[in-house]
Amino acid sequence: MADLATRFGEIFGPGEPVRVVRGPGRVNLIGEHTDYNGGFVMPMALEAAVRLALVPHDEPTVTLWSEQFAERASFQLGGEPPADPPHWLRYPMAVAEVLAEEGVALRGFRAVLDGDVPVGSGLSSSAAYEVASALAFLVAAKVEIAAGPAKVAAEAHGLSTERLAVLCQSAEHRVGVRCGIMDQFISLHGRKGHAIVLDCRDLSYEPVPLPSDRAKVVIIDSGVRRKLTSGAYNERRSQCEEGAGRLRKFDSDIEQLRDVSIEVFQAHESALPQIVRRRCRHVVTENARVIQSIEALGSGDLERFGKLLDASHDSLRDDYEVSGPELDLLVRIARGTEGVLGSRLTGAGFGGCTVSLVRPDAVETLREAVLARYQEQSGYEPRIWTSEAADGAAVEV
Ligand code: NG1
Repeated sequence: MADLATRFGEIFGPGEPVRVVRGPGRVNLIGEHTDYNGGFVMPMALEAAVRLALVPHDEPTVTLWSEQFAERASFQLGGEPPADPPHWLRYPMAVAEVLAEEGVALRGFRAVLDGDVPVGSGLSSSAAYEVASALAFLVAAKVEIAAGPAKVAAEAHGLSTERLAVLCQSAEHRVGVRCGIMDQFISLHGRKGHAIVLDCRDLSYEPVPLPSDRAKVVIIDSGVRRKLTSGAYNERRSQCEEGAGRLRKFDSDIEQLRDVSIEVFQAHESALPQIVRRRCRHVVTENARVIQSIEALGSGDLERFGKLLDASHDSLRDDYEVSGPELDLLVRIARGTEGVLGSRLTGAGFGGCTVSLVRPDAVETLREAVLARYQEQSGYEPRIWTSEAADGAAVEV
């Protein structure tokens, strides 16, 4: 990524000091489609991030230049929304709305927006963008906020980073996807060298060290961009809610699928319509896999953790039906490579990326296997990279 502060000068002209904020993308190691069921997830923040370089001003206007789209667009704070804003402008507009409703006194700014989190690939570019936008508003409103973790900027406005994650999640809901809390939360709370286990019901969380000397996290982009996702995603969410509602008849304490153990599910699954039963089976078993993964990582048993990743993919493919031929092919290639401990799709599915846990000396072998077979068999060009777990969002400058 170019030096954004310099880009600001090139786009808007030199002058006042430029502030830079950063919201990282994430990869979810395990716990897929459990967040909106009140369950557990285990994501890590990525080195890839969305950044905004901004200079606040006194007019109630936000003007953004997007490096990706080479396009400029503006909106008024508290005013009529622009008639037909570009899709990318809707995120900061929604963030401004939720922050204003929370009582944050907003101030306008001009900013250059850039990012290296691939869009539509299950690495949460939208959450990274919401979080970076929220930090931009917090910094613009109180320019004296020092560089440092998001916590400082949030607390300067009487907010916690937990609350900020919830606000960014509701911004995402306004743009169209009824997502869970995972992405915004990890973007704000990531910890270098660690994954985070998050209880999506009460937002308590625990950093889990990742032994990067013994296994690398390899992300492979299938090149398949997600289409029609919000419909299919929201449909899965409704099916889960229906399942929890039906199971509540057997136990009034069941609020969400998070409250259903594998035993209770097995005892009553015949009361569920076939598709709802499969969706629920995924969520109930996936939640259990996150708990087992904490134990496996805690005892250094990476083989077991890898097997749990494999089981997660199979469940997402067969019961949740959010995989596809290309993701399945990537997973098969990875599993056929010596030194790969486990591999699964990551994020919502329907295209996007896989995540694999790989012995350090096998990363290159996996890269070669994917380059040799994937494009020829799928017609899509893969992108392969490793990322260490990074720190969460911050005011950089
Ligand atoms: P991605 O793949 O980043 O869109 C989505 C949801 C998450 C979670 C996962 C599935 C959004 C922004 N996020 O992630 O909340 O439900 O799917 O585990 O839609």
